[in-house]
Amino acid sequence: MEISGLNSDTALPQEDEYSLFFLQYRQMMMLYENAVQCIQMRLDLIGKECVTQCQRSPVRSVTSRMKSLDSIINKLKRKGLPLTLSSVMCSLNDVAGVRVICEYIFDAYAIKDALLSGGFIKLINEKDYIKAPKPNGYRSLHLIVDVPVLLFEGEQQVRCEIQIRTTAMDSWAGLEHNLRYKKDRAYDEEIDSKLRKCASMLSETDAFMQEIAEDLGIFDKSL
Ligand code: 0O2
Repeated sequence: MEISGLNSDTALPQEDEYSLFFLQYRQMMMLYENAVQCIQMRLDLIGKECVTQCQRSPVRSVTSRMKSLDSIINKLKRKGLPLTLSSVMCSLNDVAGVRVICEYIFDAYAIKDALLSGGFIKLINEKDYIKAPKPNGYRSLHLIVDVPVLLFEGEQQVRCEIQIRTTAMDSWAGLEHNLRYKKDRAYDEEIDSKLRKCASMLSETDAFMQEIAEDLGIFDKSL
């Protein structure tokens, strides 16, 4: 049978090495998926606790993604790291990523504190692109964390990246991701300065909205 767009003569891998690699790769991805589920469950509970205690959840929505095998290999190559699974687990921070969208800038830090309270999720590194935006205007709070995953052989710490940002920051990042980020387009100062302007207008709006919420006492009750 012919499958359109596929080379039907390509042989399936038979060697034990391939099977072993894919088995271990699946096991590794299972760890990442489990860690992401733990973070999502924690965020779900934070949202519910906030609604019962403060009548408002700082968590608007949560999404997650796993880096593809292609991107993993490219990143290892870019960083000059060995192409091994242990190199992935020890040296890459963002194979598993969770993105949290919140309403106000204040919420981003409240979510961070709530996630890290209790010490189950451990902070390894933080990049605060809200306080110090990237030169192109990108804003977001990035946390690199370790999450314990319980296996038959014992506990394994699994590294994940959590991005926390407001709806306004997210809408800019989403559009810029399609227009510019990692795109092989020639440098264009006019386009880049327009993108920076959009980012700063949205940031002003975020600050104004937070001011209004503060005036209305929205943050008086928080966890
Ligand atoms: P994708 O396609 O979103 O998954 P490090 O991991 O520390 O070696 P890195 O990867 O530069 O260095 O880390 P950083 O700065 O924390 O950025 C990681 C992620 O943040 C990116 O993941 C993007 O999701 C997002 N990001 C960072 N800078 C920008 C930016 O200028 N514009 C947009 N739209 N997103 C950005 P990936 O895997 O690169 O991409």
